[in-house]
Amino acid sequence: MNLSRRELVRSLAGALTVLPGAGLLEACGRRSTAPPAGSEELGPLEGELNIYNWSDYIAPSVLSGFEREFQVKVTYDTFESSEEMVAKLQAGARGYDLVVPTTYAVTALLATGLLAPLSKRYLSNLGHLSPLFRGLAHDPADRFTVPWQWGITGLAWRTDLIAKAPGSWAVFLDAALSGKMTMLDDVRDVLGAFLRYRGQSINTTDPSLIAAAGRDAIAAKANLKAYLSAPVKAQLIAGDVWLAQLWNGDAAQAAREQPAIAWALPSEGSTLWIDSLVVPAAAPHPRAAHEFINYVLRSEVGAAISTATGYGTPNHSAMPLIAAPVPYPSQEALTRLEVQKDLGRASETWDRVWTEVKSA
Ligand code: N2P
Repeated sequence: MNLSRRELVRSLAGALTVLPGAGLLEACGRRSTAPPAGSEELGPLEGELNIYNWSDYIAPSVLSGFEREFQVKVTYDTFESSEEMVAKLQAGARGYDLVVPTTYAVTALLATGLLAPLSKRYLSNLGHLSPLFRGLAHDPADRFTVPWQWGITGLAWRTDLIAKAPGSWAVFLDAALSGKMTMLDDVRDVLGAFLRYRGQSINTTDPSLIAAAGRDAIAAKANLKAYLSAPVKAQLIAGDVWLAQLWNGDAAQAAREQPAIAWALPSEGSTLWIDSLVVPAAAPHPRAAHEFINYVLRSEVGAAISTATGYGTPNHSAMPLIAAPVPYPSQEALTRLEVQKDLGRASETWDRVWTEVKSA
């Protein structure tokens, strides 16, 4: 069952009327039609666990808490983009037990046989997940993924340094803030922003539309200080960057240190992304990986993660434990959001255009 954009919008919109934790399972009623999940035995718990995640995307206490309780030594490694992570795994990196790909990267890893199906016998806390985040297009039968966090790509800016709130991706084409702006170092986010600016889908495979977004990106590049992803937070806080294309949770993290940082979804719309925990087929410590997944599915652990990251949790039992949980997007916002899909053969066109942008 592929979840179309309209279905995602409808199911996420449905959640708006339901209080988290209060019968959401029954209220949404969307159940997987998949055959019973895999339930292989995995052998005894190993003493080590190697995690590969986006940077600034966990609460450190979650790692130390897991290490203490399970007597497992965790090694934690980070990446800054899907392309960096997928390239590393496809080049044969074999040491990781858990990785956190976004939707289209799950598809890419599955297509190259790099993921192991999950063994649900170790995942007793799966019922804590909101069904909104189950049965999604990148894993329709929920065999390979457990959702980690979700968020939106938008604009973060310094309200004390910029008089007028930016409301459009067009801000990057305007020289007024030249040298004070950054965009994410991310092919899908940068070209996706200019596709939305042109009223097109972030998932287009049409070479002429991809090329047009590339031309916009090259024009905008003249106004950019840099392409910078999560590490841009320090520059926003310092005031060296005034406006950045940024994910909502990273902007919220920065705003804790510099309250003049605001974040908004541009009028043309953007990307709603959902990142997942997956276990590589070559994982050396698969049992520890499953114990960790089940650990983060606890209500209080899920709450600690979202409290630290500023991102939305897919764990509906965690929602009441978060002081300021990220609300599900409004119905109006959902009409302007898309989920990134794998682009198939068109990835080559996107990559070629991105290389032209980066070297322009
Ligand atoms: C990084 C979190 C962003 C993940 N801090 C984007 N999929």
